[in-house]
Amino acid sequence: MRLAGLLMTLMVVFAGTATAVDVRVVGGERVSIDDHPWVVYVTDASGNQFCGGTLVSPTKVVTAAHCAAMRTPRNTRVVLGREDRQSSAGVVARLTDIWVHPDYVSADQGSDVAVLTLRDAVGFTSLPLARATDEELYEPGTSGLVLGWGRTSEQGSSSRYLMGATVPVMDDGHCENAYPQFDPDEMTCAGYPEGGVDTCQGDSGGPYVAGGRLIGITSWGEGCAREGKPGVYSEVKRYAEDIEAQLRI
Ligand code: 4AZ
Repeated sequence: MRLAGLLMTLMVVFAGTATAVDVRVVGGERVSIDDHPWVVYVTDASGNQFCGGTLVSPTKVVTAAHCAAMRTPRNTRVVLGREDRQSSAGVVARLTDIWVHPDYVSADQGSDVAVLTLRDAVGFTSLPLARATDEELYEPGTSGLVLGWGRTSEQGSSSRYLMGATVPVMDDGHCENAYPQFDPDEMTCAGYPEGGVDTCQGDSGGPYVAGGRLIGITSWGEGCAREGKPGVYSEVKRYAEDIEAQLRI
């Protein structure tokens, strides 16, 4: 998540005249995990955070396939209820199973969806998934919330605290113009044409939320918050049945 409040003034010297250009890096702000108790992060066995996720039942966490594909239940943990990564609040959950969508190859080829099964049920509130019929949540211009502990600038470090930002759903034509590999059947892109607000490395797997439902899973994009390069999210309504089947196991 790019951090709000940085204001850089670039002095652009052109044809002998100096012009001040504001490059305002806007985006996320700190949010309370009490307001979003279903947002989680994923770590290795040493506690290093590398992705986000969403609690969707007492024992199931939805994340991105690219966060889970190379991992084992033994070397992966889910951290719940911990807004400050340097605190010991909340719960560190162990896993018994990792399901990766069988069609997953790489994030930009779609099917970037995985489900982690927690060994022990947790008491945190879960977030409902978007359903196949929730088309209105994907109307261009719909405001959604992205959350995570990822980088606060493209080359920056990941965030100590949970960050959140609001980004509108973009129309598929805009997404296809931005990225030749964008598949509107499986992906949703979000952001502003001018950039400035986006998810970033470390936010992958985390939630994109609208209408009280998980509508997207942070998946990929070119850089972070660049003009003309929106963030791309796995379209949860497209995978709702596959994910629901995992929740019944
Ligand atoms: C990543 O590498 C990543 N700006 C996540 C989101 C975006 C780009 C990269 C979208 O995890």
